[in-house]
Amino acid sequence: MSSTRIRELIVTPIAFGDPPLLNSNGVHEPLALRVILQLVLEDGTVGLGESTGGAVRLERLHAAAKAVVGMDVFDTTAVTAAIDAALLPTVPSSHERGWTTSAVEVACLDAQGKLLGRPVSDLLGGRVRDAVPFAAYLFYKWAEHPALDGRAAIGDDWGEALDPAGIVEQARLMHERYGFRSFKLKGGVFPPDEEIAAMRALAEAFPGQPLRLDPNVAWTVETSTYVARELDGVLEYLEDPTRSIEGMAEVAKGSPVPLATNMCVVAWEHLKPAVEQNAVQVLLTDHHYWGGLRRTRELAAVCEAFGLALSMHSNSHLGISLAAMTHVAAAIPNLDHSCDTHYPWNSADDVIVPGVLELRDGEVRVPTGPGLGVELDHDRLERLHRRYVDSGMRGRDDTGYMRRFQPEYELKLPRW
Ligand code: GKR
Ligand code: MG
Repeated sequence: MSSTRIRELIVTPIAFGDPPLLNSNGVHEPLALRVILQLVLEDGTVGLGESTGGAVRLERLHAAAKAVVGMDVFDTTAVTAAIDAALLPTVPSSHERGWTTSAVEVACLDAQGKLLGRPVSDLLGGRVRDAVPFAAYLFYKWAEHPALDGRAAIGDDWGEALDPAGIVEQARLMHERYGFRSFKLKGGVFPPDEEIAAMRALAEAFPGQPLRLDPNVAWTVETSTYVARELDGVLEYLEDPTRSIEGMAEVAKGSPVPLATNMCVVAWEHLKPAVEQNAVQVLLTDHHYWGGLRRTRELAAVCEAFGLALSMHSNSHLGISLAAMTHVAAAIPNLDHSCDTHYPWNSADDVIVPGVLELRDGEVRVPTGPGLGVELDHDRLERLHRRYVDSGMRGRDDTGYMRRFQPEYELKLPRW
């Protein structure tokens, strides 16, 4: 039994390349931050996890690393409780603590799977699908990160997308390279009529394929209702047009299109008011903050009980997260929509050994090897950790970065 005890949790912050993607907060910086976890058991088995980066979350993961030493890797309820107790005095928000407990739970499940010789999807009740569908995540974007402070410009092979034609071209590339059959546009960047035009152009270019628009709360209730009506028959759902459960409930009253969220329902205590007010019809799960893979599976059951449809949220991430997302999505019977993923934007810098995870025909086949089924590339990890150290970057600041090029830019939500 002692061999299943946790000897150490190694926490490694990394930085990887990210293109200049635009959103309602500004523009993505050339580097995105992430943290890689290696949970080492007494017998040498290692479980992997991946979490969002930044100094604050990193410090909490270090606190978690102290709390879990000596615990049994199969006792994930106790592991989560120990981390929760360690963080509670300084982190009152359950949503915020969820970011830490989730990353460690994934590493525990990876280690459990390796000990048992079974894929994580089996530990979640078994897979109901062999491949998980993902949507192309389209962004308005600049052609390159402009030269700055002596640094040369950084280009990419996606090109510029600042109007409907550019977005359709990006969607074509996404389809050509990965076979995506559904498309999500990150909006909240240009006046709503321009984004409506982009969605109509996508509908024309990809007839019958599911489309979504997500302006990350850039609009008022009135503007949201207007856009929803204009895009009736075009969108499968409209994601987070406006802020708060109350705001979304107002929009829902006049919207012919279902509303989705990964912003106003992000913790268990948000579910009751959201359901009571019929604020959202689609929930985007995210195991990175809902408490891990088992809790996400439980969340799916709650959604089933209340008639909420399910999709999946994503942020800039690498392959350990993609593997975890794929396993849990494979084990959720009531997954109604393809999942989001930023992976095509960041996969060139992945920390896992290539070959297992592949986006093909718009799907990722569920890994069948033990645990998450992916292996860490230690040289890559070291390189990306060096990049983190050398960059001096300790948090994400889309607005500050935008201001370097457009000093008059102001963060304003709602903007329209
Ligand atoms: O990376 O710009 C971005 C996205 O806007 C991200 O921050 C969001 O978390 O993708 C996300 C979303 O669906 O809201
Ligand atoms: Mg969203």
